[in-house]
Amino acid sequence: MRQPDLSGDVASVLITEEEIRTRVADLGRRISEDYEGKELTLVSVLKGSLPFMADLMRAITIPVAIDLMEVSSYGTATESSGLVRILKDLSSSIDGRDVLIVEDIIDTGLTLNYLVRYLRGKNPRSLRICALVDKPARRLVDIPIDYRGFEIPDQFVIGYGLDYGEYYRNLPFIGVLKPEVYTSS
Ligand code: PRP
Ligand code: 7HP
Repeated sequence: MRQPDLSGDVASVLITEEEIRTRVADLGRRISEDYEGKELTLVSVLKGSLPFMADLMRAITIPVAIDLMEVSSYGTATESSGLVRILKDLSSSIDGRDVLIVEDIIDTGLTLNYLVRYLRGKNPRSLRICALVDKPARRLVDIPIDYRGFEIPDQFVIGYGLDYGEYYRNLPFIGVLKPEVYTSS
């Protein structure tokens, strides 16, 4: 992969910082209402969901526990390998708890399909999904999304946690990656 040019490799901004802020606040409000009086654990799916999780948890106004999992299925490519690997497991039990998976993007759905099955096996009271970005055009398995930030077209996006070859996650907005970046790799 050639040396990344953080903002120079962005073809266009798809979702601005302001749009993200407004939507995350809205999701936080809805989650706070829906889980009032419940024992909620937010499970962040690293690494991509890191900024989303950090902002979403602060937009939630009820008590929550958090836990972190790290999974990987993309390697350095723009196409899912379909092979999901757990790199870091939960630290605490979710037995009997209401669990909300916090994910940055759902593309083929293979990662979440795997994760939902895995977490169901740990006996949570309920299990739902909150995804910031949904790319439905590429879906291979049906995934019910309970809280959705944005629906986007079939373009490879970077920023606000989303990477290409581990870079661009620190962009504060979500943008379309210039195709020449991955075709010339
Ligand atoms: C990305 C993203 C999702 C998954 C979505 O993770 O964060 O977890 O791909 O793709 P899918 O719906 O096609 O399965 P990745 O494996 O790149 O790891 P990362 O979060 O560390 O970037
Ligand atoms: C995974 C992923 N990571 C970054 N950008 C995208 O558009 C992606 N789709 N699936």
